[in-house]
Amino acid sequence: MTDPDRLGARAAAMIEELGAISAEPGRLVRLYLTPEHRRAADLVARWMREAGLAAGEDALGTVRGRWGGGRRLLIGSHLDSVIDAGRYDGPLGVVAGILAAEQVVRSGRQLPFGIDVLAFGDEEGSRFPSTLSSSAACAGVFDDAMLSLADRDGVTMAEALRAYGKSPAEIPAAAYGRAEAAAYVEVHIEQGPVLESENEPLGVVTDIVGASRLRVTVTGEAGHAGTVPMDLRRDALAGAAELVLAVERIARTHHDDRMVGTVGRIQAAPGATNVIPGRVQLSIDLRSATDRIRRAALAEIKAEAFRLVEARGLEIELEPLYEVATTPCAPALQELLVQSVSALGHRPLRLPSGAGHDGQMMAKLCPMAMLFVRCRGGVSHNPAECASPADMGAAIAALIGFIERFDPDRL
Ligand code: HGY
Ligand code: MN
Ligand code: MN
Repeated sequence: MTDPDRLGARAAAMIEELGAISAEPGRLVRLYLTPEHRRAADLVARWMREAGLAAGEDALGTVRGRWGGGRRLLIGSHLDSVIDAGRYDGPLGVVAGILAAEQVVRSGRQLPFGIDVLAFGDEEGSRFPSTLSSSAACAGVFDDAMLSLADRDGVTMAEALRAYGKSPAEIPAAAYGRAEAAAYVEVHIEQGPVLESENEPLGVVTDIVGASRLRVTVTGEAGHAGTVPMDLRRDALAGAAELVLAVERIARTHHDDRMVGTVGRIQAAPGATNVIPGRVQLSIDLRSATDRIRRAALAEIKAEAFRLVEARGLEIELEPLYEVATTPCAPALQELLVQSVSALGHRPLRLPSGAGHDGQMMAKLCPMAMLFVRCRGGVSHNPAECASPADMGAAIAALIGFIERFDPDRL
């Protein structure tokens, strides 16, 4: 018998334990292929074994908990975090998968499919300028160019994988076969305000927004802050600042397509109070519901960037790091989630995801679905991020209901 309150209490305790694994004492930072990733992966593997799953790891460090044979229902999310993160973004989906699978294993039911619970290591892209790399490997679409991407210390992903005990040569073996993977489902906090505003704990995701990420380098000329007249400067940071405002302005003009544009990181060199910045590196993250509109807005941003650097006598390099298309969730799987949520007595709201998720990569392998869980104030990527044990219990109960309704032959 499914007991949502008991499942929610267990999930809360597991998320607290996982949330304490951080590279820094005062805030949550858990990056891909670090000692903290190793500790989190070992803890998750232990939970998987205690739940009756066979736990192992693939060549990208994804922890895989396996039960049963035949075609696979894949249930997953990620263990890595942003900087100064909340505890629920990622871990909720891993913990929900383990607890739901445990209930199936303990029930002794024979199902016409097996279950793999997946704990991905690189969803956020907080260490390397990649993102969704570990789910890409599971989906068989890993881009080997990611291996040469370096972190802020100059360590490449390939070097970090070897230090973590993995061999890049085995990455192709991490891919599921298309015949093997029947479907992928992910439980995740909404990271937005809709469910709270509708006073509902759960939501069925319709699609995951498309996104472009770029690294931009603006180059000017370092100089003495006291002696170079304003009209003779080639100030890279002033130029970058104009670009930041252009990103904001252009994103706002496409508000009706749910467009959002963010410069989340900016670094000015040499970084001294009395030196005119000669070089600036910044990130651009652009998302919108419609790929065509996002790409057109990106072209606008690039045109504006070239115009402003020309006017200021600067140089610019715009390096595309990542692009993913807006990804629809499989209607048949959405329907199973709707039935499961309704069976618990909740209104089965449907909503799009403005956040990116591993499901966008897994959708390249098999039908994909996501179940959102209400989070307080819609706050995420922030230590105040929080989902209640009751809502988490409802989500796990809905996931169990999904598993009980799932039939790989009727997709
Ligand atoms: O950036 C995102 O949308 C996700 O949290 N990685
Ligand atoms: Mn996430
Ligand atoms: Mn996130």
